[in-house]
Parts: sequence; C-alpha cells; structure tokens
Amino acid sequence: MARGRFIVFEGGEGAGKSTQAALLAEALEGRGLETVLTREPGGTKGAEAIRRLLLDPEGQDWGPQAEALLFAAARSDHVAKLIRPSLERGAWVICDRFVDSTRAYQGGGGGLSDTDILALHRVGSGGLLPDMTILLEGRAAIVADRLARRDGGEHDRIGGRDSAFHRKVAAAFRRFAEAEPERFVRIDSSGPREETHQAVIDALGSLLGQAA
Ligand code: Z5A
Repeated sequence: MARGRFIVFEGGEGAGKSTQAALLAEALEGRGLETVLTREPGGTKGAEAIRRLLLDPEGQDWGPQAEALLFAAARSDHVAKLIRPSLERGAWVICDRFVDSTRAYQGGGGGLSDTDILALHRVGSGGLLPDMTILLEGRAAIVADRLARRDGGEHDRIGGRDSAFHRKVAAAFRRFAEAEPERFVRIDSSGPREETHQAVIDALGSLLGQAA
C-alpha cells in the first residue's frame, strides 16, 4: 500500500482554511480516495482537550514558550494517533493548520526562534512535514468583513490579539513560503469559494495525477 498524502492549509484567521479544507476533502472523496479531514489544535481527544486550554477566551494567558509546548504536545498526540496511521494505510490527510502555524504565531508573532520550534516538532512529532502546504491569503478588508459576519466581533484568545501581532504572523507565513517554494503554494482567497477551490485543485495537479 502506497503512503497517503499530507496536505495542510495555513494562513491567518478567516482566510478560508476550514472552507477550502472541507471542499478539498469532498473533491478527493469524489475521486474515490480515502480522506481524513482534521484540524489543529485538535483532531484527537487529547489534542482537543489542549485546544480548550489554549483558545478559551476566558482562559489563562500562556506565554509564547508555554503556548509552543502546548501546541507541540497537542500535535504529538494528533500525529501519533491520527495523522501517521492514516498516511500509512494510504489515506489523504487534509489538515487545517500544522507546525507552520506555531512557527508563524509563537515564532513570528511571539518571538520564539524557528530553531527552537522545529526542535520541539522533532521531539514531539518526528519532524513530520506536509507534502504540500497551501497558504491562503485574502485581502484584509474582505477577510475582516467575512469574520464580522460570522463572529460579530468575537475572537478566540489568540485571534483577538492586536493588528501588529497579526501582521507579524502574516509576514512570517510569507517568509516560510518564499524559503520553501517546493512545499508551499500561495493562493489568493479573496474571490468566490469555487474559484479558490479550483486554484487548490490546480496546485495539487501532480500529486493528484500520481494518485489517479
Ligand atoms: N494557533 C497558534 O497560535 N499556533 C498553532 O500552532 C496553531 C494555531 C495550530 C486556532 O483557531 C487559533 O490557534 C488561531 C491560530 C492559533 N487563532 N488565530 N488567529 P481556529 O482553528 O479556531 O481558527 P482559525 O484557524 O483562525 O480559522 P477561522 O477563523 O475559522 O478561519 P478560516 O478557517 O481560515 O476561515 P473559514 O472558517 O473557512 O472562513 C471564514 C468565514 O468566511 C466563514 O464564515 C466562511 O463561510 C466565509 N468564507 C470563506 N471563504 C469564503 C469565500 N470565498 N467567499 C465568501 N465567504 C467565505
């Protein structure tokens, strides 16, 4: 049995990751491919428990170091219990955020070094990286409007940080994409859902071709 493929959606809050991850999972299932749709932080019982600790708006404010350790612990459980076993039996795993979010939020936004975050990832998750990382980038005013309609101004504990923090996060994602063009694809998600979905399918072209 050939190993499955690991595809991750990254980007800022409201960029359209969950929407596009679900559309991709549906499209892959339509092609007869076993697909596992999951998210971070979360995806397993233990990781979902850590998600509540991290994101509850009434919860405590962890420093960037404790946050990075908690995200790495959640990821370790997720990789060991869901992602690796699914890939090993040949499934496509579609994940909403992964280690590049820790690099961008706790690194770019929180000031931790990329080397330290990748060291935690090596210990926790064997350094697993996606086969493809799709970075969704929407125009700021469009994303803000979508979020206002959906959430009415409510944010989780990390999404609610100030605009300077989110600018650093966005800049970090751009740097990672520029540094690893063979793993990252950048897609403008400002347009209609179906247009972005088609760009995702086009980007996956060769990987999908190999699975046909
Ligand atoms: N975090 C971290 O700090 N470190 C880490 O290592 C990890 C995460 C893994 C997770 O929050 C938080 O944890 C996150 C980063 C941090 N905080 N922030 N920022 P989450 O999982 O709850 O939320 P999120 O990841 O930020 O996602 P989101 O807000 O749900 O956004 P999204 O998934 O990118 O977007 P969406 O839900 O698909 O779309 C947003 C809305 O727009 C929704 O109503 C859609 O129906 C609508 N939408 C989407 N696409 C379109 C188009 N094309 N047209 C019109 N409307 C659209």
